[in-house]
Amino acid sequence: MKVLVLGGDGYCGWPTALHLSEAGHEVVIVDNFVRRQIDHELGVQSLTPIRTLSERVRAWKEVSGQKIGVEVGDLLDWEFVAGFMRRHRPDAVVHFAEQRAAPYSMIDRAHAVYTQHNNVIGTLNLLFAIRDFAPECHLVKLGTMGEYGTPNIDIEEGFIEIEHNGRRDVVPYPKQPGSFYHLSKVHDSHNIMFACRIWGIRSTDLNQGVVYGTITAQTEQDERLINRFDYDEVFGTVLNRFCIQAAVGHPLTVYGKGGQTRGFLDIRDTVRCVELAIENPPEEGEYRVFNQFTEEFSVRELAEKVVEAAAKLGVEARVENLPNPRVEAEEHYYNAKHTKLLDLGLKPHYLSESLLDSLLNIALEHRERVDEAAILPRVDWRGSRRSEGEEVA
Ligand code: NAD
Ligand code: USQ
Repeated sequence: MKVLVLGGDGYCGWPTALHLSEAGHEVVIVDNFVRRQIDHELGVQSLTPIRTLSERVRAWKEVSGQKIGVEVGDLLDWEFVAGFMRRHRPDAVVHFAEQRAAPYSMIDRAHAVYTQHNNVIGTLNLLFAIRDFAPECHLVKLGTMGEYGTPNIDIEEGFIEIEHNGRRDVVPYPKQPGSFYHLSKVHDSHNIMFACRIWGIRSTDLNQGVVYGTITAQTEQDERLINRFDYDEVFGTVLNRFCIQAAVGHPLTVYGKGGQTRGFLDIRDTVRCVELAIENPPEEGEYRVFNQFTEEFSVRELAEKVVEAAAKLGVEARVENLPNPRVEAEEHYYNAKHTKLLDLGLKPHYLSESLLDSLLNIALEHRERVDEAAILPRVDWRGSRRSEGEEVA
């Protein structure tokens, strides 16, 4: 199949592009490198020394013999989006190309507006381009488990059957997201579902949990294929951050009580889930939702696991409960369904000691690149300490 990977220079997109290329698909990456620019804005960098996209793609050609195409541009630019959709007429588009950090969206008004504009309008442009130039194309869209929030009832996969005043219907599951970023995904979901209904587009919304890890079978084939690994307060996700904190002797930053529970998955499962979605497309006009995670953990449990794994490597790590910079429930019920990808054949990589070992070892290997000043949280949900125009870094 011909597959476009939008956001293919990012943390999930790059290993997905490699995985799909190895599986025999014709892959084209679309990216505007805004993520690399945001590193400059925040004064941070990936723990791992990532290469430019042109070097990455050249290295992949050398290693695998497979060519990955590249289209550089912004999804907000309609002429650009229309142009690449008209030229490629893909069978599937995998859409990772959004601003994805909750803290970034909560810095101030400008960052909230940027996030929702970039994400919602980029997706809207894509929907019109699919309608006009590739109506058969399957849109595989990255959503997030955070769209649901933490309700006091079981979370279903996208839809819930309810009875109201004696009548029954199946309706979208209620959304109670926890940041302007997570809200942007809710807005996307509504727009995509509407486009499927009125134009007959087919789409899979992958409500992905928090991703951990950095290595896949393809990225470890050559050091030039290395994936990014963020650990800073804005883009670092929690387990990746804990591993780096342990490696540099920084206390593990559990926010509040640490009972916050989320769905998690290994990046090796991210790439496989996308492949499964592509290989099993929905019907014309169908909008479906898969909850894409493999295990649930509280933040406290994750910290305990990292402390244990570090001790086995002779590294002494300790936990520090910080005042929570976010507004979120710190102890709550959490039970989310996630059977649809398993039904399609997903064989999960569960969080194991050996994975924690390898993550800690990567963190130890690149320890000298860690800027400890980037670790402590500074973005505050209750009203940023940063006023507009003030330096972010
Ligand atoms: P990332 O920031 O590493 O990658 C996103 C890529 O998209 C970057 O390379 C960026 O330059 C590009 N991009 C952003 N806006 C663009 C635009 N307007 N035009 C063209 N390119 C643009 O993020 P990631 O961690 O790889 O996440 C990818 C997707 O998966 C996001 O949609 C995110 O919401 C979702 N997701 C990520 C996680 C996670 O833990 N990382 C979990 C759940 C869902
Ligand atoms: N947390 C800590 N300490 C830290 C960092 C985070 O306790 O040092 C806590 C947070 O308060 C939160 C939980 O860990 O309760 C998860 O935070 P996170 O930063 O790892 O993840 P989150 O902000 O939810 O966002 C990430 C990705 C985002 C994706 C989301 C999936 O950045 O793109 O959508 O995970 S989900 O959480 O399922 O919505």
